[in-house]
Amino acid sequence: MTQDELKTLVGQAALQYVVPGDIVGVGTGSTVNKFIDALASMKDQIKGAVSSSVISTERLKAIGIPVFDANEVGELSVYIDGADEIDGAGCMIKGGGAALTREKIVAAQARRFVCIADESKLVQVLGQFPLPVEVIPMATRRITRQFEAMGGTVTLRLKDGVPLVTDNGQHILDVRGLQIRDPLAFESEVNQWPGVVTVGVFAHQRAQICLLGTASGVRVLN
Ligand code: ABF
Repeated sequence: MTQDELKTLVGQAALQYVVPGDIVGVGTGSTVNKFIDALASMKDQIKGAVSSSVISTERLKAIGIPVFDANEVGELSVYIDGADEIDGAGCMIKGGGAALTREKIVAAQARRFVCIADESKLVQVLGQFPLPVEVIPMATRRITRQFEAMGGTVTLRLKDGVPLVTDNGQHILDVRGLQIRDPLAFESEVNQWPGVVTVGVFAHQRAQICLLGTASGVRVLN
């Protein structure tokens, strides 16, 4: 199976975690796009969605699913999203698509995080994928030095030759060369550096379930 087919497989498998009558939390990325496509078949059974990005909102609306502001709704039964890396405990690196802050907000609003990913995303130790960190632009240099002191190499993410601006009007640093052996402690530490909006380690908001697309079908990690 191709990587695209594996994404389709887990996107469809995630439908079983959508609770009829509820509002579903929807993430961002190419795997989530497969989930959104599959969700079209259930659109009359759900009230709508809360989305983690402008791009997912547009895709949901295009298939006729109402999208609510996170502040308009209470706790969500489930949040379904992809990852850049996931370990055996459900801790993840996310933010390759630059939507990490809203992803973490919607994940925190949900009782259950279901991660959908192809098997290439499963790792022993987080950190091979460059860690995205959303930052307030005036803090970029100081935060860069703090990551360098940890052994990381930092680049400012660009788009079309200029700094990428997130949906929240901020910048993204990508940090290479870290081995994140204690994701919970790492996330707690970086979160309290002034100017960090969101660090792309999801340990406090880890996935309770991961649907992993493999050549032999969907493997469920929980
Ligand atoms: C989002 O999309 C991100 O947090 C992660 O960066 C990315 C995964 O994308 P894909 O499914 O395209 O690999 O979930």
